[in-house]
Amino acid sequence: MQEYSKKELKDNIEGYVKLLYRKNMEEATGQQIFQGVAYAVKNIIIEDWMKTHKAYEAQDLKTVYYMSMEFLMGRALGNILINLKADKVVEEVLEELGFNLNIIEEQEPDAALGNGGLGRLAACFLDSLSTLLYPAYGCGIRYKYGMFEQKIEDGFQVEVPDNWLKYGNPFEIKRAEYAVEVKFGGYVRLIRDDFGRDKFIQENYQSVLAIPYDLPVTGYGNHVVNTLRIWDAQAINNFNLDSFDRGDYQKAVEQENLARTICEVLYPNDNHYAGKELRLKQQYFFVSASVQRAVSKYMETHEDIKKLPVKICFQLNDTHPTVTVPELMRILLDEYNLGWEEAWDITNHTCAYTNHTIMSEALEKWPIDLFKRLLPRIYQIVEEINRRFEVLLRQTYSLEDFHKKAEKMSILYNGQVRMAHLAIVGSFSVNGVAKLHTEILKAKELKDFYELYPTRFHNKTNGITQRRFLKHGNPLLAKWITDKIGDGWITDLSQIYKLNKYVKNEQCQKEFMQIKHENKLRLAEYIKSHNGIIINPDSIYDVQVKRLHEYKRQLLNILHVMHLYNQLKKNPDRAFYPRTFIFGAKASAGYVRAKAIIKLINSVAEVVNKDAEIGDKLKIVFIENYRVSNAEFIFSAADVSEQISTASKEASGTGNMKFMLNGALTLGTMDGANVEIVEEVGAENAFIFGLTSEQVIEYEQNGGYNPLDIYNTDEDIKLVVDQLINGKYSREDKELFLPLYQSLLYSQGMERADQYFILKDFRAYEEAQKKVESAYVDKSWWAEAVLLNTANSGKFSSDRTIQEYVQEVWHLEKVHM
Ligand code: DL6
Repeated sequence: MQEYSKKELKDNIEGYVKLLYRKNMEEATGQQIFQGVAYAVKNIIIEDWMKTHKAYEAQDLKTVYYMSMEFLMGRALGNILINLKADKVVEEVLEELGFNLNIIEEQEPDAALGNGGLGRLAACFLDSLSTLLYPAYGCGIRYKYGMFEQKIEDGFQVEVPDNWLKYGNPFEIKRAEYAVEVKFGGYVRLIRDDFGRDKFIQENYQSVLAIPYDLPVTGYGNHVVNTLRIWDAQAINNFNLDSFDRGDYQKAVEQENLARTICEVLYPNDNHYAGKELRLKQQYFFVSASVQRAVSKYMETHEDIKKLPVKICFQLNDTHPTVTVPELMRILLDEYNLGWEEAWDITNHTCAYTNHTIMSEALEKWPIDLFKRLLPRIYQIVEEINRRFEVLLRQTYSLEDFHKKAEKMSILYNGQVRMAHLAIVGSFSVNGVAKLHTEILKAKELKDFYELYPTRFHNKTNGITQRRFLKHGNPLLAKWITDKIGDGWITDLSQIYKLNKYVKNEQCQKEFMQIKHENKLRLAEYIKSHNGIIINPDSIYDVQVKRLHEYKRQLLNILHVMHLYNQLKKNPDRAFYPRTFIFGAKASAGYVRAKAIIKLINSVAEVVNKDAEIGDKLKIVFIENYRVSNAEFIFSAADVSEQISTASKEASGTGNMKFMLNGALTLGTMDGANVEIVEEVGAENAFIFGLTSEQVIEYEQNGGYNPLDIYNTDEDIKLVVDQLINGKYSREDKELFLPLYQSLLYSQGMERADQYFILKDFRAYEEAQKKVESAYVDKSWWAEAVLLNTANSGKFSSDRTIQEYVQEVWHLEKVHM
């Protein structure tokens, strides 16, 4: 391990604070100290960063380019210090200077360039790639405003812009030397070049300059520093007011506007496609810049463009970066003058696609008119890909079947460009993100493609990095685990199984539960200072933190809380173990029902929390602005992990894995990766309930079910549903939650009544909740189950996932440092 000189670190921190702000340490603000520390840390990693890239070049290693609209990185400082194994020394240096590292870490804004699971997965993957010594670039967008900051005002979500770059990002490096031009609009003209070849030229286009900013991604204790490259846009011509004619001036203004708007803000939609033109511009912008640069970089050290797939793989994180396929084709055809077959062969061996959802509203389909107007050359290429794909279908199927297949599978259909189809046709690999999800893709959503390309499909169950979500987020437990089994788990989580031998050991159970208690106290403090609510650390912390979406069923959770409250009011002396229900969730700004659910949670909290008769038996907390940095310590404090999505809807989930690792028991449906969690820990150590995915799919195929049958026959359910509109939780406003009431009982346009089976699963959920309560009372059973969960979470490291991608998709080699 590298030794860091305390004196040098101290001098550097003081030096940077002086250099940046003309201040001594005593005069500097917390933010300025953070910046000084961050620059001192960057100074430590810069040599390794350079060496890593030199080693990649010298060893001529294949690189994966992880193409993603989202990277939900969270804070960098704490994570980098852990990976450098410099956390202790920096903590001591700061202490000597009179500061506390934890408080300085708090000064760093989260890099929230993502919505939820998909973006956080990308961040975990980068962490694992570096730790496992694999060459990788993350390619994305340097949004000026990331995921909005959520404020709760009178129980309502209010979105505040996330100005994360306000004080500058000390870790980034602007790489103006690698700027590239990205073209939009205009038209395509066919010309004959000097060699008599046909060439397609885009004319009268608007363009922007894409400028890369590099962020370091450190590996754990191995000196590898990979790069997250995020692109910013700049106007290409700073127009000269003396020499414009009207047309040029107009164009120059438009180009300025294009450059200004393109990277302005992350679309805050999770699992939902909004179809905005600017979003397609964002997609093409970062894809074109990244692919152009990747190909140029390859050609700097190689001669044969045809061997590109030997050295590069573009992994498409969902359909958002699918234009990678036609953009690479464009470069190969128009800039390297390859023929179609050759170009297609290269592209098809270089691109790989991950599907992250089966939610139909998340499937990207761009109107052809818009696509063609914005990306005329790319559209031509897509048309040709589609034409050739239809030829393949014609050759594969009878004429009658061909028409059916073309309707279901073509890339261009009904005036739309179907991005998932383009991604599948253009890639050599297609994967889902959990076993169940992949099976559903193969059997249902992508059945026709699976039949056509059976060998392309495979599963890669998601994972999470234990370095951030245990070592950094739960230092007490991390230390305890290391004391018991050594520190091998930090880079090889499968070793955590060694804890299995302690699960029945009473002393170990006691120690583990004591750590949980400390973490519960830490969260209670946070809640006290942020929400002004005092919670009972001996209560069961029952936690549901994730994006707000109807399929994730926060509504089921809060309806059940309302039911518990009804019962307690009816029978105050009933035996009841104290519970704290903790929620955290951001809703998309335009998602009306999701926002109503947030308001409902807060309204129920307002009524229940101040009911003196209830006291601390039941408390409800909504954590404002749930994000990576507060998630880390929420997971560590949870007893119960709510993973209650409608079966078949959650592709994987990754929060479920973070809770498990930190010793919380899953209360969930057989959905996404919950299925594999149960496989690892045993159904008896989790609380599983509800419809299975087969049952849900069957209901859906038969038009759903009638929730009125339940409402009219089950008094308790009727009562909670009616409480949505009787003013009890809305200060007499009977309209406030009417949309939720209606969605539960009646079909809305094309949408079925209770489309997420909330009332259908209500009683099963209630039963599972009762089991949670009786299990918790049995302290030694609970402690054993908690330990078993942590001990059997080894599969869910993103290191394992990455190793699988490497072996089966990317075929990378480790760098020798
Ligand atoms: O694969 C990461 C993550 C899964 O864990 C979630 O289950 C899934 O909902 C999420 N999918 C998306 C889909 N994309 N969009 N937009 O975010 O991916």
